[in-house]
Amino acid sequence: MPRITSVRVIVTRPGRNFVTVKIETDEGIYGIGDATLNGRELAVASYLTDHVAPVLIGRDAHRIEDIWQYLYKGAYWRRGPVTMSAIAAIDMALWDIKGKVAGLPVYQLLGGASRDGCMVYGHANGSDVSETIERAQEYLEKGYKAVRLQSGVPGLKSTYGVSGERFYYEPAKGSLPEESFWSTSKYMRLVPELFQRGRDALGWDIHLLHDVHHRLTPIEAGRLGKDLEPYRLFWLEDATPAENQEAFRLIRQHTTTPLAVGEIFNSIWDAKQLIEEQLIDYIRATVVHAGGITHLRRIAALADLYQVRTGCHGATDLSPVTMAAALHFGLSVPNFGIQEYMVHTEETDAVFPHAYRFDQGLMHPGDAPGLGVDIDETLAAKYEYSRAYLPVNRLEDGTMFNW
Ligand code: EZ4
Ligand code: CO
Repeated sequence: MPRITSVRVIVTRPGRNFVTVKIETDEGIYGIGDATLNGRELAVASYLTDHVAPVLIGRDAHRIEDIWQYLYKGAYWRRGPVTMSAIAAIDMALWDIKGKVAGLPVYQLLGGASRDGCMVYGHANGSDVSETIERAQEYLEKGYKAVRLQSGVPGLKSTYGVSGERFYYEPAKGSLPEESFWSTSKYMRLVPELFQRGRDALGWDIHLLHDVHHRLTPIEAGRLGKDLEPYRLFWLEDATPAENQEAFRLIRQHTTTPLAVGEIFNSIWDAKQLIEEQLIDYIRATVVHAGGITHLRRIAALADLYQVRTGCHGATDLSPVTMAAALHFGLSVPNFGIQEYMVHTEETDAVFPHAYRFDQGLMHPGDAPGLGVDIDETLAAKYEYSRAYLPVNRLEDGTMFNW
């Protein structure tokens, strides 16, 4: 039985900030977990170093469920993104250790593969519709079966999901938050055109997705879903903020466009009503922000009862450790839907060497024991943390809005 001898937090910035936890055991086997919470990284680092590490020393690393319950119930203060990202990182690292001890990739410990690979979607972003379609065509050429279309909106200086970079979208920057501006009416006019031209140019053999990024009211979301019905989206994501789960009833009454939500959820309680009332089709909760593999499997099990499928968040702020964990989870879980995949920069990939691979639109976590991803600590030490914020968003009259 491997006993935990140390729990260390590694903060590094190979192109962007990442927080990684490394758990070492008396048997020489170690595991790693991702604890990155975009724009609030050091809060999780401190939670782990100051509050979690001391209570783990000497524990049996194999008791993953018990340690999960200990950290969740034992803190008294339940849930929240900081707590749940910290628990997630520990959980990932413990699954990594268990896999290495067993000599098996984690997906084998989760019941084995339920499919040959996990379908992923890439991000096509352009400053206008034509550029977005050109980007999407590049994904088709690479073998992708699904692509997300986001386009700059005429009259708005910057738009969510659109950047100058070809394959990376990195919204967190600057030592203070960037201010962006929003107009729902300008946006609502553009999106149906984006998908009409998208279908004309890309055809019907590719799944198309779109992220509203929490910017519509329920009735506006119902209208957009209805307008997009002819283009048969795979999903419409985060159509309205989801603190009020009931709000999705109104959207559902108006459209058959499939709905995805939950990248900012941190526990099963955030999604309970959405799932039980079948108000959504895809749940986007992710390994790193929703309590690790252990808790995400619980969410997926609930979702499976209601024919809700998984669609984990997978932007570049989720490190390769989370990507690997998500693929082990996705390969094994019966109700997998799709996995978001934004390629990391070369610097990030060099710090986190990994076994997962992309082939013809599907990804596989590989067969290395554990999660199949490591951290090069020497290289990581060369990249110093630097504060970065997600943007804030205002209406054109200056009213603070949802980013
Ligand atoms: O804004 O990962 O679907 N993907 C997204 C992302 C999120 C960022 C936040 O850290 O919405 O671009
Ligand atoms: Co999103």
